[in-house]
Amino acid sequence: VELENDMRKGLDRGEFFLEFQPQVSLDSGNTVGMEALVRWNHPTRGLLSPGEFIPLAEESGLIVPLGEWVLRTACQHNKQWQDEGYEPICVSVNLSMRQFRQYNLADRVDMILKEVGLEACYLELEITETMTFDIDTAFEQLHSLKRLGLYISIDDFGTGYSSLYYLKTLPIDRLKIDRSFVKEVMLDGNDAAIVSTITTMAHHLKLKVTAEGVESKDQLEFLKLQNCHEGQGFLFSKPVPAGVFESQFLTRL
Ligand code: G
Ligand code: G
Ligand code: MN
Ligand code: NA
Repeated sequence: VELENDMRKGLDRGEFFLEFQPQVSLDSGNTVGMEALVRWNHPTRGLLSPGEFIPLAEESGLIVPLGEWVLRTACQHNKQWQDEGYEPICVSVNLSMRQFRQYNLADRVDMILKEVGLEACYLELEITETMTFDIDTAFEQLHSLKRLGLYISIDDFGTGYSSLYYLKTLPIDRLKIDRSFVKEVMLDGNDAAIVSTITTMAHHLKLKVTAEGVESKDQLEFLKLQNCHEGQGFLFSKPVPAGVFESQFLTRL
């Protein structure tokens, strides 16, 4: 409850900020996207990672205003970089279950895009398999979002309990292979088989595929052989503050 009150105040006081992690094309090695990840600079507890406050924000409902702050701020950074003359790339923002269940989510997202002046094609929203459980609701919600012109990815793919039925039913653009499968892909034949199969399936379904948690050159080479489109992970960079992202990963037009 204390942390919950702190969170409310922290939002007003500007204690939250975003870091960005590059998403790299495995063909060209270019940064073609970035994932926005929230951090909290707590006045007494210091720097908190999302694992330490997102679950609480979910429980209390504060995730809705916090999530909107993340979305708006991520879009603002992206728009500002475009205005400064950098080559446009897409920003990915994580949605939580509560946000995904908001009946007016698509309207809220549309409002934020217009307010910020960012074209929808430069925004990707990440959901998890768990959120597709009620497939009819997910269908409606995702179609409303897709009508805006943005992209949808499935985060942590392979770790949720869900059927493949949603992959053929829902308007999804990308699978992000969970980093638990990538971690030992050079050591564990089962992991290699899973990564290879997900990638092949994504190609057949005409979905983009991103490998998460890429940490080594060997993993990168394996993923390239599988024709995986993009990678994200410490091999390329850990998540970094906006200023660092700008100077290290954006390129002038
Ligand atoms: O940044 P880090 O790697 O510690 O992120 C840990 C987890 O927190 C990840 O699973 C990520 O999806 C989640 N996360 C990070 N930022 C956000 C956010 O803005 N909203 C939601 N819902 N989850 C986030
Ligand atoms: O769940 P989600 O994928 O949205 O969150 C990304 C999380 O993964 C962040 O907490 C980020 O710090 C972490 N992460 C990103 N790249 C790597 C990596 O290469 N290895 C590990 N172990 N974690 C990573
Ligand atoms: Mn994510
Ligand atoms: Na993930």
